[in-house]
Amino acid sequence: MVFKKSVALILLAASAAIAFSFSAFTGQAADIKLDMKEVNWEIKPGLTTKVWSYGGTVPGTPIIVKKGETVNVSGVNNLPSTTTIHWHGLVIPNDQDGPGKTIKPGEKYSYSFKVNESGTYWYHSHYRPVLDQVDNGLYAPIIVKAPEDDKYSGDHIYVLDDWYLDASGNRLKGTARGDMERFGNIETVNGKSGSAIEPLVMRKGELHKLRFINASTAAIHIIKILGHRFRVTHTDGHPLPQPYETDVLTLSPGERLDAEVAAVGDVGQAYIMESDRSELGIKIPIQYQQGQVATVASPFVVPQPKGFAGIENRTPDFTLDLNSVMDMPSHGANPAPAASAGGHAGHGAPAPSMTNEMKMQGGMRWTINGKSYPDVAALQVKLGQIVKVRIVNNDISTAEKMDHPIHIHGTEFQIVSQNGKAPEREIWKDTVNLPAGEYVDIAFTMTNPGTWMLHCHILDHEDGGMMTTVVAK
Ligand SMILES: [Cu+2]
Repeated sequence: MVFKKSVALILLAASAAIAFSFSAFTGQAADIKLDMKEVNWEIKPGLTTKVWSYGGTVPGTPIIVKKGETVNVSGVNNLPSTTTIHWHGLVIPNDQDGPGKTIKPGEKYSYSFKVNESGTYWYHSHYRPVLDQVDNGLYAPIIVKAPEDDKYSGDHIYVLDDWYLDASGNRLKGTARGDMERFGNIETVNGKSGSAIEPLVMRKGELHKLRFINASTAAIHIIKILGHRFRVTHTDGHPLPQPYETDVLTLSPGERLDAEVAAVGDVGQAYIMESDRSELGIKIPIQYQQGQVATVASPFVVPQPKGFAGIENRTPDFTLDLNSVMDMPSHGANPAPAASAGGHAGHGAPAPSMTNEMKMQGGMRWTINGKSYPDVAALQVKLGQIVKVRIVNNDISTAEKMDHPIHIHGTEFQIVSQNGKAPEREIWKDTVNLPAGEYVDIAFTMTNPGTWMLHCHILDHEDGGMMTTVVAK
């Protein structure tokens, strides 16, 4: 076993140098050099596009450290734009969080922080407008390993994204779907699409750990696994006191899920993990090697419950009402959209219900409590205070109902209830999706002082104003 594993690691390390494989961890040091630069990236044979990258690949350089290590990142911005790096999900000092630390073209930069919690996190640009920077490829995983993670037969990262490209790989403007968010027509796993995606290789009896990260700026990814089951162990990096089994994983932008997969299949059989839009390219083949091993038991360490006692009975300290408004175009309150809306004639949405194209043309804003960033009132909280927030998605008037996955920097939060109902199990997250018309109660404490972002992770919405701050003193 030991021999097999070490050989596999060497082989995968070698292939990483050539093809940028995420298939196994290669034991990087905690001193990371990042060269941010524009490169040509092959999504699949015959389809190459220009990207902005952390270190020349998409996703960028994976940072893989152990719990308790200090991460030192240094590098240079060789992009044609100012940028920032945000360490999504990590609870670290405010001055290391990213958005406040701008890096101009040609400037060197450095970050240093200790990682106190294991889990699956990611880093990405947070320089507004954030949409273009992340959409161009400025994202990568940061994995904080727990000791038990080494006991899996394999530990794999799957970063999901979508791209809107023409047949020559040129970036298209607009969106591949009817709505206004930037959805792509090509979807990728670890920067690759379709047959260019590396297979998940298993041997009967093994137990593999899969870490999914949704780096899309707007797309929700729904991943099915055929012939196998997922056992979900972590949400946004946080271990579940009660893991659960499922055939389907749903990830909204910014979310992560860790799941175990037991190798119960047979050599010669075809299995696949794929998205519900697999025709766009997310299809991960599962291949079996000859032979089998003694069934590997789960090394997952079940955490102690740590939910806030009695929190469900408390009145929320803050309520955030999510919505969108159109600043009306100059030709008045009753525009005739059909001619100019581009292929959406005939659905006949009456005022005041507007199509998204209408909203976009009129100047769309996304709001929290009726205001857009930076005019939204900040949430003023005390360090250590248990803060309960109700978030309500009232954005129900659009032709296409809008989800709003809300992310808070600098903390993790407990899902207290969804639409007034307690969740089936204790869940901690840093990004929670709110479908239109639904509401959620969350609770958290801030342990580090500072001004922390709270925003929708559909980046069109974030850039369009659905953002505020939590000020912790
Ligand atoms: Cu949103």
